[in-house]
Amino acid sequence: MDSETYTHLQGLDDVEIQEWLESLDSVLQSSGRDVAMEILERLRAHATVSGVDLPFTANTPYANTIPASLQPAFPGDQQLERRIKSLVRWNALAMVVRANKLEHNIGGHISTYASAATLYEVGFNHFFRARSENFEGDTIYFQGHAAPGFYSRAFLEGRLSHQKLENFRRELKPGGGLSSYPHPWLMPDFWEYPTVSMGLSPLMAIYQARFNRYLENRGLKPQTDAKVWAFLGDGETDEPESLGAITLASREKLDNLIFVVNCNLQRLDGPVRGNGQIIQELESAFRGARWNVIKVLWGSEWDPILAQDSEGLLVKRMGEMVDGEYQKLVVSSGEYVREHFFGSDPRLLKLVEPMSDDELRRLRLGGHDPKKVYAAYKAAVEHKGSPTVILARTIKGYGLGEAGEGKNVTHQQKKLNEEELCAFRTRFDIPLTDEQCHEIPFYRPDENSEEIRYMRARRAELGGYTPQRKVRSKPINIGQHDLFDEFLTGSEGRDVSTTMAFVVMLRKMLRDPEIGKVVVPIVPDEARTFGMESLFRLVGIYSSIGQKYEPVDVHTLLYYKEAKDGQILEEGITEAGSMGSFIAAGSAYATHGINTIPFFIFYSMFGFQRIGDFIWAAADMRTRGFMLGGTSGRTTLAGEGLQHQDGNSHILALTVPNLLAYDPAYAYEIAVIIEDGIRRMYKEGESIFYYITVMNEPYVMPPMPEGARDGILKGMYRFKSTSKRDSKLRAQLFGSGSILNEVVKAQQILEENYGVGADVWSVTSYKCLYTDGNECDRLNRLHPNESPRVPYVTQCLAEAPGVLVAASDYLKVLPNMVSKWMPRRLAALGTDGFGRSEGRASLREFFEVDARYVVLATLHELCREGKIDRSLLDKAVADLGIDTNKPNPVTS
Ligand SMILES: Cc1ncc(C[n+]2csc(CCOP(=O)(O)OP(=O)(O)O)c2C)c(N)n1
Ligand SMILES: [Mg+2]
Repeated sequence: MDSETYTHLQGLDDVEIQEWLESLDSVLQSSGRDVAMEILERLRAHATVSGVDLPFTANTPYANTIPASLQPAFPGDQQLERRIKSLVRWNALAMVVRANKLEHNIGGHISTYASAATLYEVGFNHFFRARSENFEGDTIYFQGHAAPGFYSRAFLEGRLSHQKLENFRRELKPGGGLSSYPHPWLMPDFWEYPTVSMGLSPLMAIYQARFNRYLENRGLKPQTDAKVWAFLGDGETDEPESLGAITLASREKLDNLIFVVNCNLQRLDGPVRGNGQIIQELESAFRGARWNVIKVLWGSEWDPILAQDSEGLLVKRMGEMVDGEYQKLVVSSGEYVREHFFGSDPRLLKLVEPMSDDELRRLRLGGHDPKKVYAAYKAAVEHKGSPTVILARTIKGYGLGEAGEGKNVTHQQKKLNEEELCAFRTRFDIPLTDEQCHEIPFYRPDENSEEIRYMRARRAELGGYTPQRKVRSKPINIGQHDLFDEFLTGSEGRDVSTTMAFVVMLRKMLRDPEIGKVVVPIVPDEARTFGMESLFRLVGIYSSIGQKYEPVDVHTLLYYKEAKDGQILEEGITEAGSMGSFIAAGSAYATHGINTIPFFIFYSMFGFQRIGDFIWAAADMRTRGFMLGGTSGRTTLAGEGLQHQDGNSHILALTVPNLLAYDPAYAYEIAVIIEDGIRRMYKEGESIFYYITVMNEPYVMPPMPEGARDGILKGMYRFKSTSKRDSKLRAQLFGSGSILNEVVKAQQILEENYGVGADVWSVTSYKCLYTDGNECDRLNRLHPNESPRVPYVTQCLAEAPGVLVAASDYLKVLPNMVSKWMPRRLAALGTDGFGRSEGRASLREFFEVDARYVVLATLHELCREGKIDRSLLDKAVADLGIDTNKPNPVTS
């Protein structure tokens, strides 16, 4: 900009601007908003062709999106609703303060709910529809740290007892308590969605809203106008998952989805964007992603001031302040606000001249004004064609005053002194005397009070209470038919991988008249990797708009078929998003009363390692279904190297309590596991889910040995007995996954070359063995007078002679952790270390898990026991071609 232009701009005649603004006003009045919009669009186009390079902005001014003139009337009794809200506030605060008095440092949060109370209360009184027999209800992801507020409301509604509140965060007390945050695992009749690990719920909500549409488009549920509401913190949006899927929501036109971001401008340590504006940052991100953005920044008290601001100076000033300054205003006096906010321009000062300092201080923010919040929610639920995000400005710790309002320490505030308690009581008109107040009682007005009756009436109008969790589905009746029989007889000499076998099973399930419709295959752009492309054509890929193009491979048998009623959820490259779908599908038995059975097939290394926290949330949520870790096994996946080769996931799977983890070797094992899994989850209604690894190494699938079924499910069974039972040298060999084949080879070498009679066991699940062993130990410890329980692994090996050697494609710790229940010491081989880009044989040599190393380990154990001479070991090393000076795979 040259100096002449600059001078001109500086001296820009206010009258000139005024004229433009007035013309726009007159267009608005005479022709309405659409015409005004069209004129502005044309003006922008005209400016561009005239060489005016308008800078890109996805932002609108720092003002309410819904102007006062377009605000609908508030339908409720505002005074009464305020009284109710105040009671909710009081009991929420009392719950945390009492808990911390009873047990020092038990924790809890006051300031999050304090800032969000209006956002929730408007929802509870006017929008959130409960699930009922006739209507699926709205889905609500409540912000985890605001949990005391929902408990408090449920108490007022008569749904939670005094005692439960007293035991907030003390769940193990007699009669039970309340969990710190929303956990369906801990409160299965109350919470539906776990939200407290930040960033998970926004993503889960998006995929839930999308799954609701999937159910509709596939004819599994009727079309409704039910909404998915997700409440999140502004700090929470720092998490990459929070915004990571927002383009999916707009692409899918999810107008059944509403995000409400509680923008109190603070996170835990301090301001979210002290030097910037989180609201404007979020607005541009969401607008850029084509969401409908509604900003609720200023309360009604600002309306008359804004009405007088004909020059737009006030809105301009609002947009200038950084969040750190705004936070300072919250904790400052009215005099300070006048000086530092309005004082930047004498014309602004003039605007507020008639107002007292006290009135200036009490200018409310939009998120604390029910009228503004109502207007935003109404616009959101009525909006069509895209998801909506409401950015509501609030104050963290609202109403706490000196005890923390707007202060940087407020997130952690859980103790109030007597004076602060009384101030809060007075501020919210709670009918308690000073003395009563010091006792911090829970306060519930009489059942017949106006407040309780109003609350109940509002909820009755909206279909009942929420949150509330109920299992609505009926058990699936499977098990009588022969769905999986063909897999029990083996592949008759053909080489197939367990992945291929699983895909054939999936295809059979998809065609099954009983469960076919409810099977939900989910893949993160990896179907071809697993040879699943035949399913594209068979059941189609779900697309809410069908297929608008002719696929490039339309002339082939297995073309890329997208369809509105497609069954496969092809999520693209997002394991997190796929998990979001898995959770939505795996919990539909409760949320929708529909027994969808998800099969989520992914690259095993990018499962637990990458999205472990989502898996944890799925477990909390009692999600049912099957996760399949494909191309698993550190040495079975050849070539892919360090980042891809998975020897970890079965270790990580140990951490999830209600997850059953299996590393099967053969097709019949998978068939037995899946069939029993469907029975346990969908017939018996157990809150468990499954992790099954499948491999891409082709080999002959043997028929199922007689009597193996029980052992497959319990974690181990004898796969192949030795033909040399009478040999003096005996061994028991354990193998899992495709490494079982190496163990079978080792059995043969041992028998033929060294005269060792070895039995081979397939260990399908070390996790099952571990869980069972621990449970036996525990019961024996607690009940020493009862006859001792014997762990399953001990029972298996009771009559099994010889040394013990295990090999798997996972860390050595896996077999080692059950060795204490084995009758003798165990030699464990495994794949600790980083993978390599190599072929299978080299990888197995490198990690020392091939047949030769199993042989060597067996002979070494026999030597330790003095059963064979050391010289035989040297001979074996030479015979087997083992390099004894090779580097250690763990450290190389
Ligand atoms: C993944 C994850 N990381 C960290 C935390 C710990 N934590 C709890 S609340 C909080 C700050 C929340 O700020 P914000 O999202 O703005 O919520 P507010 O309380 O301000 O509404 C943090 C960091 C968490 N719960 N989850
Ligand atoms: Mg915040």
